Amino acid sequence: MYKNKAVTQWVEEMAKLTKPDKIVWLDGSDEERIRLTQEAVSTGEIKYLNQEKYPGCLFHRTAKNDVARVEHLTFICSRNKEDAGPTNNWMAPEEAYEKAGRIFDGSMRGRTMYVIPYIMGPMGSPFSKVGIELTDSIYVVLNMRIMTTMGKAAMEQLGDSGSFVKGLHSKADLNPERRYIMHFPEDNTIWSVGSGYGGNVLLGKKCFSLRIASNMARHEGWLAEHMLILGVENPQGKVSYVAAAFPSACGKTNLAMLVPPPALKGYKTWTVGDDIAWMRIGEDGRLWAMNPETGFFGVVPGTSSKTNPNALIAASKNTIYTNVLEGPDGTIWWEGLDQEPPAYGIDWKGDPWTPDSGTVGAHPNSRFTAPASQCPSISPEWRNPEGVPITALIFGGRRAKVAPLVYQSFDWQHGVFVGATIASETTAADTGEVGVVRRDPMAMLPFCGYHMGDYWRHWLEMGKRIPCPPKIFHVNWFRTNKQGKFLWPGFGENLRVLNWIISRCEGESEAVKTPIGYIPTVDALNLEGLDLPAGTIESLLSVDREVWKEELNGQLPFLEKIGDKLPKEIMDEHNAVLNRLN
Ligand code: OXD
Ligand code: MN
Repeated sequence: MYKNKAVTQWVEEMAKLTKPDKIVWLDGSDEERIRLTQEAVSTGEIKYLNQEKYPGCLFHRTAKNDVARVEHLTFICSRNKEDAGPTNNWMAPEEAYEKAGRIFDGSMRGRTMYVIPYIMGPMGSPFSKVGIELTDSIYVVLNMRIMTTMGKAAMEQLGDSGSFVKGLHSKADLNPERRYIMHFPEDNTIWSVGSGYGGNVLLGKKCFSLRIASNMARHEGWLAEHMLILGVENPQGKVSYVAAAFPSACGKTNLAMLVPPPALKGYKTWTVGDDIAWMRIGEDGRLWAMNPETGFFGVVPGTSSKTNPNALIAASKNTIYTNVLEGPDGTIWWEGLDQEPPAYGIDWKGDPWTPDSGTVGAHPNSRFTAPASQCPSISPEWRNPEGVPITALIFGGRRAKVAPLVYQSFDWQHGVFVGATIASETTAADTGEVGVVRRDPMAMLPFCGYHMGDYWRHWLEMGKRIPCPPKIFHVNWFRTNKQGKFLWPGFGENLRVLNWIISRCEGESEAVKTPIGYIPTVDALNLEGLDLPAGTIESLLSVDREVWKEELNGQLPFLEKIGDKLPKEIMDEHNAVLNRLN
């Protein structure tokens, strides 16, 4: 159907391996969406939700053992083991092609292979990139329609170029013993087999836009980051953009869709992206960020009109819900929703459920796939082919005691150290122990497609090349008091912190210098209309020297793990903080 030779040849080769009954080249039309939806509904792969209550919405349940990303089955298959580094699983490319190839062999027999050409980034932008995903899953096709610009437009953008990311996906038999997510950075190739869960199979997202793109970015001189992008408009109408990286489950989607509190009159916020930022140096010397995706693949539980009303509206129509509780009459429910649970339903495992079952109805990692265009706060600039200029980069994590509400790094190099050492404490929603510190540099631990030491080196080099670099900050919404209660109200009130950050970048607000960075003076944060108990803001902004010395100590095993490629500058910054604390 399409005339690109490189594409046709590769599709033929992959079809020879997977042996589908049929190959369908997708054009991205509405007629195609309706036809495929009906087909998936007829086989039970997908259900229509109640179309009056949830127009255009669909429901899908994955296999019980296939509900999340699988870091232990995710591999970077670079030619040299050294290039994958100590934080990634590595497999030699020949071995990986051979191992996965055996599972792919004949895996599409009796099935259709769908060819999905897609663009990451706005059509026509010089910064966008094209990928092609081959899959035997209609669920994947329908999700990719929401998350990317797909079909004819992508083939037009590709023209006769052979420069596209090759993604092969097959559900195969959904056996976790025969499941692999393989990345071949030198071949711009992704092979994903044995899973049907979004993060493993929507190959444009984590696999391409982070793991493969971080490799491209390193060679081409830009940054592919696990960051939300948000615009803050002040009452005078000036919009400043920030990009922020937090480990998974620290509220990136909530911050990306923040609703200003009533006390901050005249402020507006604009969502550009909630998960991924591709950032380049613009002609004006600033760093410009673009969201390569067109949809949100967000965690459902905990989403309510209080925590994220914009997400609820974005996901109120034309959305795919995965692994939530199925209620009566085509309704759905999840833990944390405003409404009471239905009297009975079918849980994410497919078992009968009532509120007394003593188990959750929706899987903690159940998801909505919603078109970004439906988000009430979507920025008018979100499809700007140039992206948006970034004023501040923000790192963060979930820390009960260590990090203050906000601090500013002294300069780019110190900021890279701050990003490289971010960490988050596990919550009850994670498996295992609560409060365990997990180091997650730049929130990229599971997503950096090459050696972490080289990645930090790349960040340091970028700082030298950006004539007007953004300032770098750290935030922590999760500090607790002695009783374990959160000190900061979070959600919309986080705008107060963003405002301090932005005015610091404009040289307009007050800060005190501490050993770890600049911290707002108590008066510099606008707390009008916030009834914080006496002493709270002081606690939120305090830096406990002993706790920080322990924190620096805790960083050492992770920094040592990076080995010979650990940039000296990172250790210098570590030692500098220690000296200032002493
Ligand atoms: C995600 C994640 O799904 O970071 O976005 O895990
Ligand atoms: Mn993410």
